[in-house]
Amino acid sequence: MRIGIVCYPTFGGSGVLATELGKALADKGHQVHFITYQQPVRLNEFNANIFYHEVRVPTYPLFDYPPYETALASTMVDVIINNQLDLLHVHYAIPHASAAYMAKQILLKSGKSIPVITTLHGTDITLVGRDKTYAPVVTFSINESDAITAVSDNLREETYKSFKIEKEIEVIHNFVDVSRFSKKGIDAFRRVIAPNGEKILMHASNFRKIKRIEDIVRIFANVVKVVPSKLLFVGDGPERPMAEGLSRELGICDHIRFVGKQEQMEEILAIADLFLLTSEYESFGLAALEAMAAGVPVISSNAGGLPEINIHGQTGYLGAVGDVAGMSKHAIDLLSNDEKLRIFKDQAREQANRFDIHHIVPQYEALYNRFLFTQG
Ligand code: GMT
Repeated sequence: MRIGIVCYPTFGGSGVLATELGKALADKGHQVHFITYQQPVRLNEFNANIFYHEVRVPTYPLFDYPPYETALASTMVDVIINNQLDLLHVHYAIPHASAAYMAKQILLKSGKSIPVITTLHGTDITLVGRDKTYAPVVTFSINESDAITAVSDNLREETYKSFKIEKEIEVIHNFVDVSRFSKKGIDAFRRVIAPNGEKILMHASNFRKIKRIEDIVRIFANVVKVVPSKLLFVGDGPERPMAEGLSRELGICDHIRFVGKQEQMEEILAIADLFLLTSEYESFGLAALEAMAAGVPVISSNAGGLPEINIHGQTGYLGAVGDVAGMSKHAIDLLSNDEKLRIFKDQAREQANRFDIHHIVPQYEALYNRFLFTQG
């Protein structure tokens, strides 16, 4: 199959998932064409089946806001025609689904019908998409997609609640390549972070408000009082200065390291003992799944789709959003009991296996096949 994938090229979960999907499809012999404004961060290896088409957005003095969506739709048309694509799979509705609709209409004029599959990822529905500035276009373009998928049961329900969707939304959960995350931690790296054998807690995200970074700092402040430990913050974003300020104020900054945006998450997760994800909302929580694949238990909020992956009392613990005391208690309990921690690590890895790439990618292929078949 010749598949076009449209996504955000950044460290965000939707871009990571779309890139990993494209790489997996290419490994299975499909020809995959990424259409984005920048090389996706996880597209870091050569594969003869992968093509990358950059969307250029020429500027002009008249444009206070260069029309990215128009440039994207035109690039889609060009790539579809010149590479005889069989279908277009867009990740994150805004503005990818509406640009795909435009490209589809343009191609229909010349007799080419291209199936469009839209995968909803989270904030395109629960935050940005709901905004009335975008909602009519989001609703229309989702409904015009040939197939709609959501990354969790929760996101499917949220989408039906927020928009008038006339079609079936299929759930295809996010996935992880468990084998890639099954690494042994590098001792030298562990010693740099935790020179006296302290436990290592970790959080990775885009540091937006929705992640409730303050809760993470406060949980760690409670943990470090009882358990010798270190906290590793991976990623970057608007809440980082607040987190740095708060950790200084609480007198724990010597125990916290901010390592910025990182591509080799498997190396970093391999030295962690506990992953924290306290978000106000997560449609799925791909970062938590990657942690589990590395055998790292997760203490998370019970928001959105997180209970679909993190099993309370088994792979970690769930707490109500903002329940810093409860999450701290669970973290201390787990980190103070090495045998229990070992069992939770095994159970986390076992749970991640349910979302392994080998189970989930065939679900996308089956979906693609269905649409190719109906298009004749
Ligand atoms: O987490 C983010 O803020 C980034 C965002 C994105 O769109 O890149 O992540 C969303 O999609 C991920 C992949 O499907 C999910 O794992 C995240 O839970 C989801 N984020 C939210 O719902 C806030």
